[in-house]
Amino acid sequence: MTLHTKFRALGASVAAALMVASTASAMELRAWNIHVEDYPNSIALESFAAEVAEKTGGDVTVKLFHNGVLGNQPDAIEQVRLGILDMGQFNLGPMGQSIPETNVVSLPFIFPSIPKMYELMDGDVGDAISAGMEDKGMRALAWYDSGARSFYNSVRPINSPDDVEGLKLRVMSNNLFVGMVEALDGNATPMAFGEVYQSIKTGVVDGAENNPPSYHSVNHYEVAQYYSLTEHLIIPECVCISNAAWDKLTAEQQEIVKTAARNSAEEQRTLWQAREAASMEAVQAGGVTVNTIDDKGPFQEKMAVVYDGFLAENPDLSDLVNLIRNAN
Ligand code: BDP
Repeated sequence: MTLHTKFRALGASVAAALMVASTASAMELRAWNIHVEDYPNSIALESFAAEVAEKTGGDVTVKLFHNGVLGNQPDAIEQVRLGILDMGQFNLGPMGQSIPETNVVSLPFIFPSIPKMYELMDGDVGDAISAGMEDKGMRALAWYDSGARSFYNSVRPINSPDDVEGLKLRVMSNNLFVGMVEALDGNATPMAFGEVYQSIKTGVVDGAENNPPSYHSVNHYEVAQYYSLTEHLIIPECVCISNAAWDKLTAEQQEIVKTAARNSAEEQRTLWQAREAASMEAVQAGGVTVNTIDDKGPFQEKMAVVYDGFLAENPDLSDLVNLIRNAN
């Protein structure tokens, strides 16, 4: 064998070894998303996936499943916790049943404003919640905006807590939200997001509560035409990854994935602001009567029982609750 062919042979075997190594380390992360493809969150997730693929040279790819095709949110959360699914773009509301720390942001009226929510979630509060998630099998890579949720129904506008009395309202799956509606003398029905449109249409419930983009994107506004801006819940969302998937990434890949998620959150927050305004216009053009509520005090007072019950059951979370409340 000449020196030349020897080197060629060596080169070929090194190349083969590299190929094996790169195939072995190539990883596809399957990611759950409930939203339609043109929703701000979905668009931002696409950017996330593109950045991860590019920066890892294709060694890590993210396969996105939009429209909730992989199942409802409470189930998907459990699957990510167990490592059956790799990733999810979750609202923290339905996480409360398995990850207690996430419940602090599901307390009604806890954040004084969206900018304050960003600041706290990007700091100590977000870190504490993510630590709680890690104990339960997943971690948050970045926080998305989900605006403020307000009530909508097919019966009457809500101006004061009395107007909620007797209304059947769908809530996300979490006992805190049942307590919230009951504190207003309404009837709460926890239900999967995908069932809400039909349930309002057929009168199983009178309405639900959500932010303007979701009220619009899945057409709830068509069947519940009173939208009352109670803005009672500001619940952030996460781009989450299972601990099992995270641990399979190299340190360098983890850094890439985290940075890409944070970059996507910046994009999502910008897209969100624009989409909120557009959705408000669209639902009104679609016949919705919107009413604002200048004094939310009477609603807030009714929530004392929700806070008392929560703190009695979760005394260890009172510091986290106070951290947010004192930031007011
Ligand atoms: C939307 C959230 C989504 C929830 C949905 C709901 O983005 O994660 O599943 O509300 O009400 O705003 O279930």
